[in-house]
Amino acid sequence: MAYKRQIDRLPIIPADAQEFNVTCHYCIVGCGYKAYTWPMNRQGGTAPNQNKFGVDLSEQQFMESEAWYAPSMYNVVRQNGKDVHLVVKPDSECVVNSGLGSVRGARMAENRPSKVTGTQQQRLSDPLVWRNGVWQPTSWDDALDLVARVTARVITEGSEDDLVVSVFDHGGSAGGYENTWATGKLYFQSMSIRNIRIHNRPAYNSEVHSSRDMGVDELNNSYVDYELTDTIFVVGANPMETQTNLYLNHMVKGMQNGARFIMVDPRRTVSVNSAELYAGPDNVLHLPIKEGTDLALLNAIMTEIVDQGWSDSDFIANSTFQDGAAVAQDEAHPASLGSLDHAMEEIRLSLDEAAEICGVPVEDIAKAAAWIAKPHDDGSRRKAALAYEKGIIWGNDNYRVVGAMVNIALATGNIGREGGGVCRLGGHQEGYFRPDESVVGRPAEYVDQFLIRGLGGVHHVWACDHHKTTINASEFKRAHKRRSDMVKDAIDSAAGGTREQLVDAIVSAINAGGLFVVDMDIIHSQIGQNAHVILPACESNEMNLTSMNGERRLRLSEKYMDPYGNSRPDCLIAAGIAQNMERVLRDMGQDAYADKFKGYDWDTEEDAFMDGYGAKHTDVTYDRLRDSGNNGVQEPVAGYENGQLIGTERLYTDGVFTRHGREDGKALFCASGWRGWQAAGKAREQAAHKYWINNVRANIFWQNQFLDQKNEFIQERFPYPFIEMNPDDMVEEGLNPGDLVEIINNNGVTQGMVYPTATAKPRQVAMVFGSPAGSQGNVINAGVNELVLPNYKHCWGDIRKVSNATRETAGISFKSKEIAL
Ligand SMILES: Nc1nc2c(c(=O)[nH]1)N[C@H]1C(S)=C(S)[C@@H](COP(=O)(O)OP(=O)(O)OC[C@H]3O[C@@H](n4cnc5c(=O)[nH]c(N)nc54)[C@H](O)[C@@H]3O)O[C@H]1N2
Ligand SMILES: Nc1nc2c(c(=O)[nH]1)N[C@H]1C(S)=C(S)[C@@H](COP(=O)(O)OP(=O)(O)OC[C@H]3O[C@@H](n4cnc5c(=O)[nH]c(N)nc54)[C@H](O)[C@@H]3O)O[C@H]1N2
Ligand code: SF4
Ligand SMILES: [Mo]
Repeated sequence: MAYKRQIDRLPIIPADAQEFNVTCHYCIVGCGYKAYTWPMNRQGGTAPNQNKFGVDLSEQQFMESEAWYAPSMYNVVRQNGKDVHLVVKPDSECVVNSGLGSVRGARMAENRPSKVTGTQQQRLSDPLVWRNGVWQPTSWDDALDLVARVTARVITEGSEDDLVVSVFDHGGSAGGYENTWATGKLYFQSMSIRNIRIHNRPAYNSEVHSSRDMGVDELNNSYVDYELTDTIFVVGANPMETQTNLYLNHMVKGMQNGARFIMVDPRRTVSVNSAELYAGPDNVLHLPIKEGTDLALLNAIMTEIVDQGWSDSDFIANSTFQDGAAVAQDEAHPASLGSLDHAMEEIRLSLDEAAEICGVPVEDIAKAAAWIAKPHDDGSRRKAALAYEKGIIWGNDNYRVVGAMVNIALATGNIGREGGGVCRLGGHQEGYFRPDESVVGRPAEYVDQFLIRGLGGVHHVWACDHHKTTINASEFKRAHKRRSDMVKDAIDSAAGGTREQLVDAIVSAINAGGLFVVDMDIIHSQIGQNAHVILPACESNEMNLTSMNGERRLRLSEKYMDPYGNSRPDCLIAAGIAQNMERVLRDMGQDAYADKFKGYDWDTEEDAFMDGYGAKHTDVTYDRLRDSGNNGVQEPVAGYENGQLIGTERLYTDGVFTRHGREDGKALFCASGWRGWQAAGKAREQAAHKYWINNVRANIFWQNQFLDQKNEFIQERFPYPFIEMNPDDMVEEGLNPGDLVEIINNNGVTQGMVYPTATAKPRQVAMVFGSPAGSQGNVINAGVNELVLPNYKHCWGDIRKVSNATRETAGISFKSKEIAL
């Protein structure tokens, strides 16, 4: 009997089951899956002609057989109004994952809403409106009318600056080309919204401004490059847990082909543990630097490479700018950009100086430089693939440290070549296609502070939950609740009145400092508690969705089931808002403004796709993407020939760099001098508190646990956010495994469960971010790097015991997350 499943067997997929292409809608890697559906009253048999695999299932299968699936890959869902069996299993033909799943993706089926098996009954089914003191279900027309009337009143009586927007910019679920286009068209074409922020940061900006300013797009290689390289250099990422099948299916193959592995992370992660097992400890170098000192390390590595003569002089001469400074440092550019010599004047740092700043031995820094750039004995150049993610993107001095990574790749000619690349490892998949957003400006508005200061009157929130995931979250939540409660009170007092009276009451409350909140989500989230209107969205595969992965691989993930209840694709919700805005503005006599909301007559997500991405990339259609299956096509798409979309395996193979828009096609180096903590208040906080509160992701959870919070397998493993802690520190604080603690500093307080971790450095704890049971963001200060890039990773606090292990935590395993062979 499968644990907690009330089943002792799963149905066999019949030979004639319907088959759909699915791209996992969670992380950047975008693994290929196949979905199979068939009617409830049937199942396949063991004979080869009776099952989808075409094999004799009455015989013992071989170990690597794909002719099986797990209980987590099965469910019963609605399709065209009928219940059907559903299996979603990894696709062994997909080059991204070659049949591998992950603890997240391989649970896609069990995390589908089902009235039959009872899964995910938390999903929103109907629009909800705050009415008579509770959220009442209502029709789309009623809900959208209220949204449009309040929004139109506020932006016509004030200005478009009074509409504040929080919105995804990614691919995968809650994103994709369909939905980013629709929301972008609404806020940047029909309106010109400046007070807009992205789901994961408090402004509308790039996570990697410097890479782009230097001419280098941040996703420039192919996953196969990790298999072809000599050295994998990862800074501030934990790919085994966060880009799992990029690691397992490509980096591991690279190591098995002889590549060395360097990891820069203050914490010893399971990625380091795993790399040691695959490559052998002698071929793995972990640099456990002091938090926030990456820039010093990277600059010393760069200095060593240049001084040893290991740089690629041909590449530098042909592909990089030669004449001193090209772009001066100013408010929009936190470092000057130009030639290698120009940049080296700022970068130069000795191994000794860096060892002192970073707290790692000189020899190890020299070794890293040699592993990256020292030519082979036969004089041939060493290939290195450079990768980074949130340890530096959400770290200290974002602009310069990302620039320092790109500097090393440029100096060693490792861009546009086999086995090279300098790339973000990524978060979600990508799926950005929007009209010109330059109205936002650079630096962009710090939107959270704008709201905290009492500005703005209407807040549209699309697929994000700042209560769990923003910085300075304690203060944000207090301000957001206070302001939205004012509007709730006004709605309650207008009970029984006409629609006009209701809108008047809401607008008066807004004018008195209140905030009207509209939340587009699939569940009733924590920020949704402040909402006045909640609009239910559907997920990927309840609609068709296109996205690209971390090697720019574009796929269509097909719809195989009905949206839950009355929920809709985000793109059609945006269209509904636009259509209602047009109607309401016309009623108000604002015809010219109303005309700007024309052009949303879409019936399906495909219409939204063709209006945006498809209109610009005329070779790409749903049919052609469907034909190109789970291997899709790598962007940019170069044409359509012989019935196939033609893709681009690597960027910049011609050595011409264009991302900065410069006509000379030359890449720029970044004068990324080291200058200590960049964001306000960090140095002071570090001095004032005992523990560094590192914050991290974990293999088992997807993001803020929106689906995991109702998945008992996950919640039984970690009912509270784990806080990895050194056993000696636990003794000092009088703590046992599973005890509940608070983390306290001047920004706020959060709480979690102690997880003893022998490899954790003393005075450094690592808390899982985004948990519904304890928001790590509560204790992060408001300080951001230049260009309003949040420094989530660096925060310090003190730790206080709250209680002994509870009944729930006492039963869980606290064994080491590492494995030994
Ligand atoms: N399992 C799982 N996978 C995911 C996600 C998920 O929620 N769960 N989320 C996806 C998303 S949206 C994102 S953005 C990515 C993030 O992917 P990653 O960036 O790989 O994930 P994190 O765990 O946030 O941070 C990586 C590491 O940064 C380290 N770090 C902290 N401070 C510093 C520092 O000063 N210097 C350096 N060098 N390292 C530091 C931490 O110890 C941590 O191990 O993951 C994606 N993949
Ligand atoms: N302390 C700390 N904080 C961090 C980070 C960190 O490393 N440390 N990392 C940051 C990063 S990189 C990220 S990406 C953010 C994540 O921050 P958020 O974007 O706030 O977190 P998610 O869990 O991705 O939230 C997704 C929300 O969208 C809803 N949703 C899911 N699918 C759909 C859909 O199809 N349509 C709609 N409308 N809604 C949907 C979910 O129910 C959920 O409420 O957190 C950031 N915050
Ligand atoms: S590695 Fe990422 S894309 Fe692949 S199955 Fe896991 S969560 Fe999905
Ligand atoms: Mo992210």
